[in-house]
Amino acid sequence: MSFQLCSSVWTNAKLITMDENNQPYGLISDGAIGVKDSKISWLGTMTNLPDTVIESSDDVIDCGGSLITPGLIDCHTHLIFGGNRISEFEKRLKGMSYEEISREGGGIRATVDATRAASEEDLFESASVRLQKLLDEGITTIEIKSGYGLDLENEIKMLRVARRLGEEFPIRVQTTFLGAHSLPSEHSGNSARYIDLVCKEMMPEIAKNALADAVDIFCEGIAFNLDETRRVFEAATELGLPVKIHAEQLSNQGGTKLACEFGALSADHLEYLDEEGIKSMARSGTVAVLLPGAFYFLRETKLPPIEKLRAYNVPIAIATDLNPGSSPSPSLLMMLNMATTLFNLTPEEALAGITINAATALGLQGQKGKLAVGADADLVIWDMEDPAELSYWIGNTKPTSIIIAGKLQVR
Ligand code: DI6
Ligand code: FE
Repeated sequence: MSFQLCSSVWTNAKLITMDENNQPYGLISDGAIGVKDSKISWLGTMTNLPDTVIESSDDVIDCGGSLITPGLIDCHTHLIFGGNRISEFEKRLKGMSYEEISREGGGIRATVDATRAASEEDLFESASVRLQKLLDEGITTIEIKSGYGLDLENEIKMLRVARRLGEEFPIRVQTTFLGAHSLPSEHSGNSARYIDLVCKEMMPEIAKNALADAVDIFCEGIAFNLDETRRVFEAATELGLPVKIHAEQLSNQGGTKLACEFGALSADHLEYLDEEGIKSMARSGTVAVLLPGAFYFLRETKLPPIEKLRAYNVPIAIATDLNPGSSPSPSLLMMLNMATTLFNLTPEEALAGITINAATALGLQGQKGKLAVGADADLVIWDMEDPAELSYWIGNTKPTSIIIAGKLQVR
């Protein structure tokens, strides 16, 4: 038998590589892509595809001109939670603000109560339903945060569920410890003591058990201040964990600039980000993760500074922020539509936001988010002619096939 370069090859496809090749979307219009041992092993035009590759591969699939994109990446989610916040939603519809509800002890704290009351099995089951919806849409990599446990036992419970989702689903799961999401009621009035607990007890134990791939904090008037953020980032850095931040969502606190001092992977939300913050992101290579679902659902009117982010070449990613309070949407393609209509991103920028730039936001650049030889063979096939169609439909868009680590997912 001749040397086998690819075990499977997809032919006659429009490859949306998202890799730099001087074409929009890194397009290879009449292309073929081959995989072997869970990696992309060949990619190029049909004319350059050697006969030997076709002859020696086990499987040749004719795509008939369909689009192939990299597997989609949701780089910011709170997928695991107990209960829901429907009654709070109704209060907001009557005019109460997200901050007012939070200051009254509702909001995140209500979800903390419901999450603490739920068993690990319950959390796994409810999160599985949401994860399946994302998988059906072509998401092959997801970030999942803790942050509704807010004590050691319950933060560990959430992170164990996240790790188990990664084992039982074909999706790659990156976990994030968000112990500093909100001050739990038992520490009311003493946030210094709670931050002590986060840094000295929770984080080391979580790191020891390899339950988190990164550390996040909510830096905001209703959450934690700059000094507290610095302490959390110092502790994470000491444990060798990369950091990221929920920042400038409701006001400009300067969290982004601080996060950049620690080489943050991403700063997320950013509606109130100022130019100084943008400059520090450009210097540190921190990705701006924009969350149009939260912007829409909280009826925010201040747009993130898109023009300036572009001007300073800050990479932009888009994510669902899937959570029960501010973005109850298990659809990343809905976010793609919102990123274009609400934030004025081009369809190409929006797609980069859920592929190549989302990979960078998770520290997975090179491995995920693009079609290139050596990258993971996560491919999604769409019955479409134009990649802009991915941001055109408002919801319920489904791919024809999903391939993860080279394996066709049977649905
Ligand atoms: N910002 C958000 O959008 C989520 N967390 C955060 O810090 C919302 C969390 C929630 O309301 O439950
Ligand atoms: Fe969030």
